[in-house]
Amino acid sequence: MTSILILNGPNLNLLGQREPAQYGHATLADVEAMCREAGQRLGVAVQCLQSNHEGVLIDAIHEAGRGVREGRVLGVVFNPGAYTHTSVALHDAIKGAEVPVIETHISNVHAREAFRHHSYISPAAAGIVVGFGVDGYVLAMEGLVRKYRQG
Ligand code: CA2
Repeated sequence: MTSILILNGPNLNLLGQREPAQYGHATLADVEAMCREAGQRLGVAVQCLQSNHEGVLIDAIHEAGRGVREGRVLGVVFNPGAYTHTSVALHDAIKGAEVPVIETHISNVHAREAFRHHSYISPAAAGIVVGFGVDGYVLAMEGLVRKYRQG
């Protein structure tokens, strides 16, 4: 069974604890449980990782790229948090690893501050899901399966 990596970046470990108006009440554990449940329905295994460290996220993308080449991994649902707006290194990692990444944001970043309107990740992403709350993670998983699963 191929797997999808649910990758969350900085501060997303705080989900459900603060700023509910922006990000809702679900915790990261709730989101990961929702993704595992969706994985069962979609017939894919689900791996979850959250890190506040750019290098850890880069390593996870490289490892997912190896998984894609070996047929073990379908792709990555990635919420890069604030690194979305700053990280050339994550852009390069996604390009270099040649892994399908669905960039996912809980909030509609385009309806927020101007500094959130630019993404270094989008030009390297296979698709983008924005503004559907935490349901966006499941929508991104469905998108990956529809676009990349063979057979
Ligand atoms: O809307 C999204 O998913 C974001 O990726 C969330 C990032 C933000 O920097 C992006 O512009 C948009 C922030 C993640 C921090 O999440 C928190 C959750 C609860 C309390 C504090 C931060």
